[in-house]
Amino acid sequence: MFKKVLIANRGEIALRVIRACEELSIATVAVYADQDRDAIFVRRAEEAYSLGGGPPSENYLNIEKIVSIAKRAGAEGIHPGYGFLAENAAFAAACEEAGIVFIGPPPSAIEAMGSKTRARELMKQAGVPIVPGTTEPVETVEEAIRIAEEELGFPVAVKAAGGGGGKGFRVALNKEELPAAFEGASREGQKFFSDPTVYLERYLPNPRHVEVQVLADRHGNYVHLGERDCSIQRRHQKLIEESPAPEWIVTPELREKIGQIGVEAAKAVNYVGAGTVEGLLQGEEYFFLEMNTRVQVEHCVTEMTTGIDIVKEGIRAAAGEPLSFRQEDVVLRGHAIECRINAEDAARNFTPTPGKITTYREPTGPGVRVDSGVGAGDEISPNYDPMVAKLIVWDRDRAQATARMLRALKEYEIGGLTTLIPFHEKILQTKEWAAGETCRNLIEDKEWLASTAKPSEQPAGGEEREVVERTYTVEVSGRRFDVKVYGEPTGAVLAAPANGAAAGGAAPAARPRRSQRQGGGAARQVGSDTITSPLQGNMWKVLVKEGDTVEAGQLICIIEAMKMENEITAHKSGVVVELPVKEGQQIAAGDPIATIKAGSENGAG
Ligand code: MV4
Repeated sequence: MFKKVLIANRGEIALRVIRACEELSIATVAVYADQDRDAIFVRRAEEAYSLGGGPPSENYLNIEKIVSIAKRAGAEGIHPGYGFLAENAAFAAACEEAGIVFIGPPPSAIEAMGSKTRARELMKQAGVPIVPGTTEPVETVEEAIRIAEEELGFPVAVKAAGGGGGKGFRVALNKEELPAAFEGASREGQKFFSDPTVYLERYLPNPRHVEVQVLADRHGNYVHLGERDCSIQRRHQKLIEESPAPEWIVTPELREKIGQIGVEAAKAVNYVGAGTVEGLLQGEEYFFLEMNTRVQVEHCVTEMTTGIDIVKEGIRAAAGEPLSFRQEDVVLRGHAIECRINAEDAARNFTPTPGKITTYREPTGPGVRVDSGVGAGDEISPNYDPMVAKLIVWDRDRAQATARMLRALKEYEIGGLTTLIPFHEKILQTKEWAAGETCRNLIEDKEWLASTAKPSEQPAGGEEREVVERTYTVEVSGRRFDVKVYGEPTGAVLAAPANGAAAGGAAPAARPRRSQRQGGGAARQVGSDTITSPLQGNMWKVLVKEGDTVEAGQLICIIEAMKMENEITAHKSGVVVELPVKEGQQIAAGDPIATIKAGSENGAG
């Protein structure tokens, strides 16, 4: 087994890996970007090394820096978590070249699954059912029309070969829509994956997203841990995941079939470690979609129902040890649900709501697990994924697990930010959720989403004065050390950020009462007319023109950041008088993006 492992990630997943290492008596090394200097995962690791500032490309995505720190620290393995370098074959290869074990599959498996057309071809050869469609790139719109008309029928899905997770995915209902879908998917593929190649699939009308957790070691053992149903998603971002799927959807026989498909897919690429085979379930038919060659955000629900620690097993496999159990030892018990607690406002088109967490208290009690990496005083940065935490519950069946989740959501206190907690509370009480529906109708319904908004409360007055322990961070030769100081609070830790910083959030200085979840919010206003960007990103689409009359809540533009599309809506009704940012331009958090003058007077005219 490894003696020391470097974790090339941040946030909750870095902490999750550290916990697994501690249980395996492995020393941990964190690496961190400047803005994470005081993060929990950095403090918790035995050693921590600075990766410097700047954008992720200069720190969490910098292969050379990370490998050289691993060598300097004497780490024998690197765990990539999810996101960042987790599915980067060049990184896995660079680790191997440096004599460090990449805790994940071999580079060849990452590469094979990275190209969706190559993966589809490999799966077809291995006898794994794929969604009907092409396994070769489709070169031209004319060819796409011919294949759609003669082989697949409409509607068709056009998908980017370099894509995954829904990026570069367009639907054409008929021949007329195909050129735009083709161009759109290709453009998005080029933009996000530097690959304009697209392929076609038959579009399934209302499938479920069902995936299977697999584990493999270096001794030829392959097992599956049952399925996860992740059908509740928005714009291909999963919001709620559960394991198993509702019992009236996946029977034991179907589970066996899906599990076997997962194992066959993993075998076809000589997989090692923890991986997920994603697929679409339409009735009793299951089709391979793609494989995620890493540990996933939602692995926890499977851990709750199987009792198997997926992260530890992945580390064991990478170290050359056999898996600690066999397929026949896997017993599924009860039901687990995960809600992603994002700093987003569902009532405002899921706009990110970065800012400072003023108060923070996690739910506990029977059957509750919280995987998070934050606490009071921490900043949710507009530069990273908006996921604050994952709330996972287990109970003996789906209905009881739902009741337990509702109880835990109510216990969860996150002050200073708007989060998805009210959204989850609302959706878990619908008849659609109870019936195990995919809830796509609700998630797309602006009025229903607006109804999830919590009325805001006044902040409580009176700040408590007390002696506090404060930890200062010292960096010596790029390595992080902590110094503890006890004294009067200076107001710097829990106080609101300096006014005017657009990304700073509207956190009150005083400790707010429980359930005060406003603040953050959508794009903030400068004066009362101008909307400023809540995040750093790229102007993806501008949907109005200067001079247009808009309603409060109407879509103004879409900003692309962290591979997510963020909708910016009008903060009030009026006339658009200024739109300073053009499509394709870079935007910093706080930049003005639109000015709307109330009433019918047109300030621009
Ligand atoms: C599809 C599809 C229908 N037909 N592919 C791909 C990525 C994943 N996040 C959702 N994806 C879909 N791929 C074909 N050929 C429909 C979806 C889909 C979906 C599937 C299950 C549950 C919810 C969904 C929401 C949006 C899109």
